[in-house]
Amino acid sequence: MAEARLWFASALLPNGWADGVRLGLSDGRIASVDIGVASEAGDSRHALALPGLPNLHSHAFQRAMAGLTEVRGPAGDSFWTWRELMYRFVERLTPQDVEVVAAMAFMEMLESGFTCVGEFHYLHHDSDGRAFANPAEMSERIVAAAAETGIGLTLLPVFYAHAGFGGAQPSGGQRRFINTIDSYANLLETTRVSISTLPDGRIGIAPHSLRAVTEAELSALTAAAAEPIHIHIAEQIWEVEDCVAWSGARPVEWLLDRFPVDPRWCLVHATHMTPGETTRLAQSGAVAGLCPITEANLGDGVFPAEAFLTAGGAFGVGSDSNVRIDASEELRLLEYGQRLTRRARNVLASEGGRSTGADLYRGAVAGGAQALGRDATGLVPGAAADIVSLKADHPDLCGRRGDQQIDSWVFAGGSQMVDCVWRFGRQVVAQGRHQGRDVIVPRYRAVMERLLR
Ligand code: NGQ
Ligand code: ZN
Repeated sequence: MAEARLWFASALLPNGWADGVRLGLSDGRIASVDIGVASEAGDSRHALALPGLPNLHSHAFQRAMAGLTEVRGPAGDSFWTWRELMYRFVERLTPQDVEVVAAMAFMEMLESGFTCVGEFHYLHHDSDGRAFANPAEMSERIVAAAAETGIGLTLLPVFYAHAGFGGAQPSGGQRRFINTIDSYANLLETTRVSISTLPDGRIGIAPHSLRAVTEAELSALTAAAAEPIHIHIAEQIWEVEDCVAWSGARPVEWLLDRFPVDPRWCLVHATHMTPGETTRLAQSGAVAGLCPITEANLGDGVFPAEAFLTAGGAFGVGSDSNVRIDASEELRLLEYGQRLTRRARNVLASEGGRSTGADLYRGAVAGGAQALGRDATGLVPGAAADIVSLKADHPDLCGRRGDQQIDSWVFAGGSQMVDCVWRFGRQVVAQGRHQGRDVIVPRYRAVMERLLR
């Protein structure tokens, strides 16, 4: 496999910023890190390097509905009316559509600075609810989109069986999602084979939510899992109230009381927690999967981030509904949600004198990697060569040093500042553009024109 030498004027290393950094890449990984060196002939020269940010939660197909659910209904709007529209949209998507839309979403993720994605994939069956001849047909479309765009994929095939707490019958709108424990096991095995064709692909287990699985199903799915386990939880108040009415316990409390929640787990949203639940979740070592743009768009609420981080909780960010795909904006909104509700500034920096953007970035790189089943991260020998460079000549980087550069990306310049992106050693973005953009966008446009006709 190709070897390459990249030289950066400065780079964020695990121990801090360094100037004059040469990364030797081999077989998709960082083989060597030289610090304080001048560039040489044969080096590819760049300004500023950061480790790529993992995107721990996405439903790629929802990219195609962006901007189409922003009209107020006759009786007001909520998460649940949005979900009705989403279910109606889902009915029309063919496997080919899903591949085309996913490639579009994955391309935009890479262009914004995300290098890996956890695709929480639940659209398994044909529009009439029947399984495809190949049960992993849809999963393979996601794998194909990852292969084309080069994004690092952790595919999270979703187990979905019920419409509400206590094993309620699924609704018609959910027919494309449904599996039994046996058909899910079969799906996982077929998907594993397909994932093994990707460079550095991973798989995880994803019970959709406590609404969609029973306690017995959750035990069967998770008991022996070595892989990451992702679940939506406590996103909406109505869901919390329904859980209490059914079980006497709140969702996060219910899960922590019954399951050995540990660092394998990623609890997506976990928006509505009491202080006690917040501390217990932080102490469990599980990752909180926060999706600030989607949580704002869907009217979910604000995650108790200050208490969770103070208690040592691990977190990462996800683009979830993909209504906007923007790595730096997820971090910005995570902090702004806190500022708006706490009426304070720099709420999520770890201590006095620390940079908020940089602390959030480091935290989300570590927590995101944990949630996606990826171990060595950062610009260190042995880690996957997942690298983002920023444009040296961007006005928002003028005169900035060290962590100020990340703060300026997160709070000022945003995604316009991304220059190049490498994923597993392959350069997929140059000057902010994905190498496949000229193919991926026209194909996406054609699918959208047909879908929205
Ligand atoms: C989903 N999305 O599975 O796409 C969910 C909505 C549900 C978010 N929660 C459906 N953001 O939770 O029932
Ligand atoms: Zn989700």
